[in-house]
Amino acid sequence: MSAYHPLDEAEAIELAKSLPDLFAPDAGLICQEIGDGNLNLVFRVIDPHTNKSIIMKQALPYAKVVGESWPLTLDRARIESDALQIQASLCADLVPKVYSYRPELALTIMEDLSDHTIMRKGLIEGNVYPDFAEHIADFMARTLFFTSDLSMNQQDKKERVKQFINPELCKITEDLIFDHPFTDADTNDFNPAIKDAVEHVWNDEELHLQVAVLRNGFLTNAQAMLHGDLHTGSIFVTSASTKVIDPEFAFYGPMGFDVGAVIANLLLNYVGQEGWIDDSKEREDYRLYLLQTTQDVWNRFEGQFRGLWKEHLADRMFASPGYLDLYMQRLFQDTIGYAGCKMVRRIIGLAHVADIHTIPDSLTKERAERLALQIGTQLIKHHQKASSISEVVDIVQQSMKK
Ligand code: SR1
Ligand code: MG
Repeated sequence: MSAYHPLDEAEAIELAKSLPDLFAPDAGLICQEIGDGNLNLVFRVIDPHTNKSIIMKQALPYAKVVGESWPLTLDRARIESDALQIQASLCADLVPKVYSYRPELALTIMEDLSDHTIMRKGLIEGNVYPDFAEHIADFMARTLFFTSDLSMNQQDKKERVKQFINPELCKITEDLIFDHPFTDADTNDFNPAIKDAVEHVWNDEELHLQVAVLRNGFLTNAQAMLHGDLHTGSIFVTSASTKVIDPEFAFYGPMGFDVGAVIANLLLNYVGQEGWIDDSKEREDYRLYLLQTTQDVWNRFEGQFRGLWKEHLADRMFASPGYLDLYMQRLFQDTIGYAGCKMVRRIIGLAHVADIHTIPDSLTKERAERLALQIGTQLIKHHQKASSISEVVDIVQQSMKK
């Protein structure tokens, strides 16, 4: 089983049995392929007698969402495994445990988090996660700060940049987030009912100028090792636990790209709630919870990041009075801009989010899509002027009135 080939369920069981210290050699294991993401195979292997289970994630040599016509490097499995290892060294409780990595099969074998819920699904169901903001702020502050020039030996950091060169996955982001949604590209996939709003995005030169600024930041600012795809489908939650999965898009990029991803996905769920909660008072309360969480994510992230700076900053010049405030201001502005791009791409681009895309009523869905474009484009246009998270709340609330 050594040369690369996509596994089937029987082979996944054989491989699971061969792993040391996980299953008894005679265990009657059951396996199911449960992957519902855009790129990979995901096998869940369980021993029904002990209920012990594992996840085996295998990269395919193409993007599953499109098919074999879109080849994609298997090196992303190495990137993911390396990123998981670094993240575990910085915040072990916030990532899945990795049991084994098999480079020849582009396969990572890890902790099964089936006792958690994918956060996107949990938010669509209207659940509340009281510790989420604290946990995700902790994850982002630690993984971003401790992989950056702020704390690392700056020669070692350059080696890390090399380790996380991830051109094919970055190209997906460069195209699907920072280019195609803003032009009439073949990969786009949007609701024909909102064509007028989409054409507005395609023709808005003020918007394109700001997207160019953000795209340049993504291409050139090797600030920290990012997760690179930190949406609510990459986060498992319970009311007391948060686990970040799937860092195959990891690379050295601008910190605000990760923070913006979390904020964008909270706001996309906010926008979609008309499709999920019928009772208007209940919906209003849930939306307030989402806006409060959005603010908490930024505020806690900022608080933790500033704390790490004060305790662990390793660069003398960066300690110059005023530089921390300037750094945080730029990081916040990036966050707002990237959040906006991530909202727009989920409405016009190739990959959608269930929070909006699966809303059963077509008029409600259309309203949500228009609202997401309204908020997303405002965030992009405002980002270089942004100074407080309350401005995001204002943009959302103003957009609701239109
Ligand atoms: C072809 S991959 C489409 C999207 O799925 C991933 O989760 C990333 O967000 C990517 O842009
Ligand atoms: Mg993913």
